[in-house]
Amino acid sequence: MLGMPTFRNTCPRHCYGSCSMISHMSGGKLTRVVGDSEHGYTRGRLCAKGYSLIQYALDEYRLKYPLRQVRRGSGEWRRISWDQAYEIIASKMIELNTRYGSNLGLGYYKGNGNAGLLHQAVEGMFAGLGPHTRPIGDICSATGETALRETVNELRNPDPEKMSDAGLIVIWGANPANTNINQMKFIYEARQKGTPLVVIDPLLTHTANRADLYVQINPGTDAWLAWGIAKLLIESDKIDKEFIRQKTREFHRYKQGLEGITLEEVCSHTGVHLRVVEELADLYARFHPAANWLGFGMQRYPTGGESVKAVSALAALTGSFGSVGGGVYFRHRPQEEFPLHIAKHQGVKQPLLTSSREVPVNDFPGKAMKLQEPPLKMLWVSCGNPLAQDYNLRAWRDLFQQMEFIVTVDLYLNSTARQSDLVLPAASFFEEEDLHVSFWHHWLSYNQKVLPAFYEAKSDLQIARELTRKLNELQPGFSNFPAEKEPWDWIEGELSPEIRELYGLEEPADLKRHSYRRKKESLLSGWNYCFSRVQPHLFKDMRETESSLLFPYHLLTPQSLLKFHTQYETLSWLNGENREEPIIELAEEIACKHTIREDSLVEIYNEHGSISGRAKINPYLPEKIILVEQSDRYPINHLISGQGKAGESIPYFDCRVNLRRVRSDV
Ligand SMILES: Nc1nc2c(c(=O)[nH]1)N[C@H]1C(S)=C(S)[C@@H](COP(=O)(O)OP(=O)(O)OC[C@H]3O[C@@H](n4cnc5c(=O)[nH]c(N)nc54)[C@H](O)[C@@H]3O)O[C@H]1N2
Ligand SMILES: Nc1nc2c(c(=O)[nH]1)N[C@H]1C(S)=C(S)[C@@H](COP(=O)(O)OP(=O)(O)OC[C@H]3O[C@@H](n4cnc5c(=O)[nH]c(N)nc54)[C@H](O)[C@@H]3O)O[C@H]1N2
Ligand SMILES: [Mo]
Repeated sequence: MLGMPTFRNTCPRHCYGSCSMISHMSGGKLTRVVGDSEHGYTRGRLCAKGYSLIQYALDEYRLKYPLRQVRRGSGEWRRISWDQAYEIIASKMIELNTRYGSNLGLGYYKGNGNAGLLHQAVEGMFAGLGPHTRPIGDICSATGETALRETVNELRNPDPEKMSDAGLIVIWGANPANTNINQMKFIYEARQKGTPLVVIDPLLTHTANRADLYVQINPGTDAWLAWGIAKLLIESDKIDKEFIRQKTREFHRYKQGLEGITLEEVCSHTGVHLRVVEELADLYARFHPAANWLGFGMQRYPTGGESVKAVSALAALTGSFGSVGGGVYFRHRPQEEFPLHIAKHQGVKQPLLTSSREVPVNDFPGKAMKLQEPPLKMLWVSCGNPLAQDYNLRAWRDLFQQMEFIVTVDLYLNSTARQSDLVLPAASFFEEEDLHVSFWHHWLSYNQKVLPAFYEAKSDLQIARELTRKLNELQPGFSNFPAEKEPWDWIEGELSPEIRELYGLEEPADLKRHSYRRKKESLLSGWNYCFSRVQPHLFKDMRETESSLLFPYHLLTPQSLLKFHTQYETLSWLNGENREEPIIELAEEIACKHTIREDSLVEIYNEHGSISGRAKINPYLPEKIILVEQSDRYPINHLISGQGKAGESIPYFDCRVNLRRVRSDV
């Protein structure tokens, strides 16, 4: 490899790792990507999806040209030029503006497809138009964030590299062996020093397989287990009284609340034996400090916030906050410390309108359909596949029907693109420049452009610039998005003196040689923890209801090892089989009850829809759980529905189904 040119990239997936990569080129080809060994979190190691990115870069299934669909949903596509595409889009935008006297009829939806800061060009492009319709919230982690703001008070993730110094690691509903492989190094290091690892999950996951203690819990009941542990810790006086006195509020209200629940209730709701609850309390009492990992999985329920609060209280009771390696790990938002000039761009002023209309993403189609004066008429979808990955998919179909014009920007003709009028081919991150921070670790890194555009693909930023120019050509002054700025201009703009100080970066260009770790990370001096109320009545639907009798099984659809939500399904290195139907995993007992054999054709269904696939008997699954992967080919989310509450994410795991064998199957 000596002498071969290498480049710096950052994996842009919405993932814990935001891995820093070194890409090797040979003969004009991308031949190898490896983890950056100098990056303190990546440490030279990528996941299988990371190593397969060279196949992704040139994937034959990628979109190559702008496409127009003759009639939406017809599947008849015509290749058009970029100029034609811009002309069609800009004319429609101007027409809607003339019809309604503002740009409120224009809106966008952005998914989590690319976490780079320059991908906020989508937000920026719309901001340039002045008041418009935009999404707010977070489908993935808002429930936990809201809960932590009420209790822990701030959202600052301890440095996850320090997890190796914890005295006890308890993972509540995360599966890092699948979703965050680089964290496993720090967990293994801790275990080598004798730190016990506990995994609490309804599924015996790859991570659970590596634990000292695996606790199989009923879905959605973590709050109860945490309350049970807390009760035992308080009753046996194994709490950090000094920490509680100095650094917390509302302890007595919390303690009283715990007196209102019994250990019998804890065991019956969680399905965890009293001896195991006692063992957990004993581990929390003996090993310090405790690293409590609040996984995204455990908060994907309507009562997920209660679980997050209840588990965070264990960190307060044991005084784990602020000790090296201890505390609560969930996520943080380091980008909020950046200027974010691109997203916060001040758009064209409208005389009578002061602000944009906001649509919460946890009920996007429901709320967007109700907008009036003007109604929403044009939707721009970027970096997301809501027709497969959101919930309430029937409402999404209704919303699409109501739209006059839908544009999707993506690398693939996915479920959402297939229902759009116009599809624009997005560049992969190898074809563009970007800047990255992580929602988990503390590093800042750069992404260099290493490949020429794949056919006619363009980055979201380039599209924003070119569409802005077309709009202004057709109607001068329509947008003031700074179309002249180059990617590096935006990057330099983000590296303000404060940011350079925070990351110890002397010159912006230094980022082209190294990644930088954030320097400040301790809790603020006036910090304190607020114990929340213990509210068992919020779990009222734990009793069997009519609906739970009709649909007795919990459907769990967590993240898979070799896919990224609906991404990478076409890559043969990762997902060679190219299955057209899902695998429906079920327990032996359910198979027996429904006379289902391995590979039988089965259907799972509820009041929202049905999906059929091949049965796989999984002897490790609890009796009441059915497990299916997320996919673009057979979106399982047709079965997932609910109501988004303010400030919460989507309760994806709150889904009940029933099951039957498909009779025609022989
Ligand atoms: N390979 C891969 N990695 C990814 C992703 C991917 O798609 N593929 N996606 C990325 C994204 S966007 C995210 S948000 C993260 C999410 O990654 P994780 O935080 O690991 O979250 P999930 O996969 O949603 O769920 C984690 C675990 O929660 C468990 N669980 C479900 N219900 C409960 C419950 O009630 N209590 C408890 N204790 N556990 C429960 C599930 O069985 C699952 O094993 O992963 C990121 N990394
Ligand atoms: N059943 C179920 N559903 C879930 C979850 C679950 O656990 N269970 N998890 C939820 C979670 S945590 C999340 S974060 C969401 C993820 O939801 P989405 O973000 O909608 O999911 P992806 O399938 O990753 O789709 C991202 C799309 O962005 C495209 N893309 C990638 N890079 C770029 C780019 O640079 N520009 C543009 N324009 N497009 C790009 C990809 O090709 C892909 O089509 O899914 C949620 N849905
Ligand atoms: Mo996510």
